[in-house]
Formats: sequence, C-alpha cells, structure tokens
Amino acid sequence: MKIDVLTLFPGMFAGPLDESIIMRARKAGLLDLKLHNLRDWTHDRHKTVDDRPFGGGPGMLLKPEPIFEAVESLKREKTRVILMSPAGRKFDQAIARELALQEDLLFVTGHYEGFDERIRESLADDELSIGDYVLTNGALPVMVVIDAVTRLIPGVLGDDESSQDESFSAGSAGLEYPQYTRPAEFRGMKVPDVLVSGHHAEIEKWRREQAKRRTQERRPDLLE
Ligand code: 4GY
Repeated sequence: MKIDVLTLFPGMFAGPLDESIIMRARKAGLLDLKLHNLRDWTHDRHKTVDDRPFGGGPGMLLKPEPIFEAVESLKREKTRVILMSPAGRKFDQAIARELALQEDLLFVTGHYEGFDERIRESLADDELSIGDYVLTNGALPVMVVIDAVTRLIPGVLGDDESSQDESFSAGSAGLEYPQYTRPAEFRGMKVPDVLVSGHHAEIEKWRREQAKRRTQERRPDLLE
C-alpha cells in the first residue's frame, strides 16, 4: 500500500513510524510511506499557507491554493484523499479494515482553525476524526490511522500477532477478558484458580463471562 501524507510538520512523524511493526512493514515494502511538506507548494517568499477568514472571526484558515496544487500533483488514479479533522466521521476498526483494502491513500492534515471549505468540497473523498477533542494539528491523528491500517495490511503481522486482532475489535466482539502470566502469585495477588486448573472448558466459560461482564460495565454501547 502507498500512503502519502500532506502536512506542515513532517518532523513530527520522525519516531512513531520508524519503529517496530510499522518500520518492519516499510522495510518489507508492504507500506510505502511518503511525507510531503505543504509549504513546498507555495510560491511566495514567506511560504504562506494560511489566511484570514472572510466574514471575520478569530484565527487563520489553510488557504486553498497550496493544498489544491499539492493534492493534484500527488494524486494518482486510485488515490483516496482523506482529510483529518474533528468534523470527520469517527474513525474505528471497521474503517481501518476498509482503508486497508485501498492501494493508495493521501492524508491531508490541518492546522490553525481549519480548512477553507472548498478543500473539503472538491478535494476530499472522506473526512475522518480520531475522537471528540481538538488537537493542535492533524499529525498525531494521521499517525493513529496509519498505525491501525498498516497492521491490517496482509503480511504485516505474523500469525502470532494477528490472532490478537478480531478479539479486540471493539464493535464486533466487545472487550477482551482479563489475562495473566507468571508468576501465579505476585505481591499477594493471585491468578484466578480456574486459569491454572488446566480445565479447558471451564477456562473458556470463565473467559466468555468475564469478557461479557467487562463489556457490560465499561462499554455497554458495544453490546447494542
Ligand atoms: N480530533 N481527529 C483531529 C484534530 C486538529 C484545527 C483542523 C481529530 O482528527 N483530527 O483535532 N485535528 C485540528 C486543528 C484545524 C484540525
């Protein structure tokens, strides 16, 4: 999969996408990730990307010209253009699965008070939010989406790693049951007897009950 990111802060991406599973996927050629600085598509001395809103009001908006030029030069035939903003549809595991099927994604991230509306209207195929809070810019949100999508690209996770997947797909199966590893007693806290009993049917039953109870208590919305 090819992923392009249009951002004002390419430096923010150094680190999170250079480690662990994402880096392994990049090195294996399963993810071709490219960062692009929006200022490269400006033509004035000050590399201006923002301007004041018509009608007044506080703050600045991303102006259309650099973003239109950037998207038009980066976009290819099958590219899906995705805007990151708190006004987007709420990103979840189902959307991650949908994006993992695409071959070409271009993420456009915002800053200041937001985007000139024409960017939204004529460039974006989709607009995504990672949650109901306002960050300073879209770099962290797009990294969250890239992380969730990359681990779903076929071949990125080993068999061991991918068995983790569907069980923690909030929205389909609910929350995971409690898990323990050695030691069987730690600082006076004991692992539930059933788990060390070796009784496979009992263990299964306990896990199902615990997962259900935990989901009911913490995320009743997932059971609806
Ligand atoms: N939440 N989900 C988010 C965000 C920063 C002002 C528009 C979010 O996706 N993006 O908070 N982004 C804002 C900052 C302009 C983007």
